[in-house]
Amino acid sequence: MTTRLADLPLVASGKVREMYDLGDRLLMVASDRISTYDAVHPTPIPDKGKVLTGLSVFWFDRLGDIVPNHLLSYTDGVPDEARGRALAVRRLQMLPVECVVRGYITGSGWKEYQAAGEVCGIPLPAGLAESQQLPEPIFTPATKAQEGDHDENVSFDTAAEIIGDRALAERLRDVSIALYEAGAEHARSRGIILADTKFEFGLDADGTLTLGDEVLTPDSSRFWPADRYEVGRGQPSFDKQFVRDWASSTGWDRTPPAPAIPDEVVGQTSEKYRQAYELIAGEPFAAWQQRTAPA
Ligand code: PZK
Repeated sequence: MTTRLADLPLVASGKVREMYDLGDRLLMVASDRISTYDAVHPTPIPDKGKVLTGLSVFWFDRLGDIVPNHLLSYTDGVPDEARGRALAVRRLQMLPVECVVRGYITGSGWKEYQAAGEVCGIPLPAGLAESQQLPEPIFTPATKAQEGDHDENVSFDTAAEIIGDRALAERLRDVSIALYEAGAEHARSRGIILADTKFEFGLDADGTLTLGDEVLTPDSSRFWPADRYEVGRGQPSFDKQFVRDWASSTGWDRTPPAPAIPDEVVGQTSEKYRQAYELIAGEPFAAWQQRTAPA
């Protein structure tokens, strides 16, 4: 994809978002695209990009006393066409490790645990069931794969070698766990289990460790509705379950291209994203839209 927003140079793109050059800053833009089973559907989910952006801002504000972050503004420098779904951010030197924290055993962690009894070299108690809460949150770093490939889980020692600074790796671990704990406590008070999440960090021009990327969104985390939680099975996803259930019912074999999503499922999913915003941020989604409306 080489589409440009307001003629800004595109510097990076992921499956569902883009990064543009603002000169002295960057513009991180969340689209309404959605992926399931690693494939992006051709049908957008209205408001998804705005919800993820509003949630990141909520968390950047709330977590700023744990570690500084790259958010500069959600208004200054944001082109009208991207208002509400874009953030102007500080340029960082990104660290080449994905900082994953897991409070529950699921996904690739559950696979590794079943095969080896440990995750990223961290031994875990015997007899855990799928989706069970861990005795304490664990830091399970991963290395970024090429686009389309899966990230690879690595041990703490390997992560420290990749970063090249063991003391910095220890700070990343400790800060990541503190961020997860603060986020999970808040989410749980709103009826949502934060099963796991991924943070990305960088260093600013002064060498200050800074939280980057998006934070504690449904695309960077697993959100589970607490009232449906049952240990011993995979959990329904707060945001994507309607799409997954519908996609499974079509017989799609999960290889790209992902199918177009019917209007009914689009509408239900869009509503789930707005509901996630309202539950977590504790204000109507319309309040975020109003704060970010072009002047
Ligand atoms: C940066 N990415 C990944 C994120 C994308 C791609 N503050 C920063 N400074 C310098 N580089 C980055 C960041 C951040 N965040 C992050 N690529 C570069 C990425 C979002 C959308 F398309």
